[in-house]
Amino acid sequence: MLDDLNHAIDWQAEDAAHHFHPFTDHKELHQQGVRVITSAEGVYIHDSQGNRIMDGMAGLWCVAAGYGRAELVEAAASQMRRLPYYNAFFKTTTEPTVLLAKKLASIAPAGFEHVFFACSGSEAVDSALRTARVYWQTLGKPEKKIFIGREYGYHGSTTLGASAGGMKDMHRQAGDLPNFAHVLPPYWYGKGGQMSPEEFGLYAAREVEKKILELGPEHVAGFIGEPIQGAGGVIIPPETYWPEINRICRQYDILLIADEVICGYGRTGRMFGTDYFGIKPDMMTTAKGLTSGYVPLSALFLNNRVADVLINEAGEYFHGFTYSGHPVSCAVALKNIEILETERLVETATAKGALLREKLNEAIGDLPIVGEIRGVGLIGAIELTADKRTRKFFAKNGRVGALCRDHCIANGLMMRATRDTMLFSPPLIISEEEVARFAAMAKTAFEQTLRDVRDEVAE
Ligand code: PXG
Repeated sequence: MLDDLNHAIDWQAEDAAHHFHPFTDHKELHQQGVRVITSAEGVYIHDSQGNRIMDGMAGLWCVAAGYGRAELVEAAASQMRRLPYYNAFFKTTTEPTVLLAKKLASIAPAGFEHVFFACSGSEAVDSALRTARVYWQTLGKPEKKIFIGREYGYHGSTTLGASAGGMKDMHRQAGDLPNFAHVLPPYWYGKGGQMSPEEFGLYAAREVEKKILELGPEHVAGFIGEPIQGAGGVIIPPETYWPEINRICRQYDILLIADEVICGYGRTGRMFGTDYFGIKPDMMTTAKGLTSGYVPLSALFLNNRVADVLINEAGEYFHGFTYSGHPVSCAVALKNIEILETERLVETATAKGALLREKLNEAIGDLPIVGEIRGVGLIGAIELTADKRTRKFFAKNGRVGALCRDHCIANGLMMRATRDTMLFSPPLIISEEEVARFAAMAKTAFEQTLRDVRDEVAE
């Protein structure tokens, strides 16, 4: 059907006429024209102009198992044939939902035995924040309701999530509920000044402690943080950071919420970012890689401390979604986790990520605009700089990042820019040859970017 339509429909015009996009300046989009992605296979996406582009972002950090996985399609189809939908509200459940909850409990860090399902990362975060407040209310401490997040944190787009996140533009657009505070992110490259990364990691963690003391621990419900801040620029905390955050949350009796929406399910080379950094969370929010993006699904993990109170003391919990525990999504997630395990995609992400960074270092590491190439497993970033000795940013932040992103895409490599930081998180199935190709395309694109801004760059 779509092949017939391709001749009859002007996709760009119809999209501009009727589709209101997420996170988009529509005037700018309509001037440039939208890119229509038509099909995909492995690590490549195809557009309606006939371009084949390597997806260095795994969609939006989610397509871990790669495109075109017939097993996932079959898992969805067979579940739809058997039972396409039933809810989990009225003392009912479905088989894939139970199996997935059991499976997730088995791969979660110790102490996590319960999961709540929703459809998106945003809903998981929103649910975590509500759950934290219900937890404290149930324990007779309703005044513990402030959440501490971080600048450049991203926790989704519900109003609670936008408020927890540290994106100023989102706060400005009705995303700034009361009872949220924000602190410095552990972004050594951009904010560490003359401190060593280890010193800065401790310093950034103690900003959380300072904020707790300023607000009064008796008012603080929780701290929320991504193990690695993704959308905010793949900010990888120095190794001193998370152990200190563990200590602080424990000392002041603050719930620790690890937002694993990007890190979860193998991105870091461990099943969860929490495993990689030794974080001791009370709740974990996950989505994206849970189904490799084939169908929407998120899972909020509750540790036993939280689950015991919610289950045994809180009475009815007035929260949930029509599609909580959707059987089709759960069936796909089960098959997706099976793929992660049988193809050892989590374990191999460490070596593949190291190879990718090595190839990138060879290809572009010496360019005067490349300030840092960093990563953990298959998530990483490249800092663009006007002076690599001093880590100076370009004037008008975001301009050079956008240029570089456009060059990458024109050369067949999908990358994302946050400010002037280039981000990557390719599908976990990426092969060694594809890693080499990734670096080769980046080389051309970064050299073109350098040519564009040469006058602004210190030699
Ligand atoms: N938490 C984190 C850490 C995320 O990265 C969400 C929550 C929200 O998930 P949903 O499924 O509601 O989108 C995310 C989502 C980007 C980008 O530009 C990142 C996300 C979403 C859209 C764009 O990097 N992350």
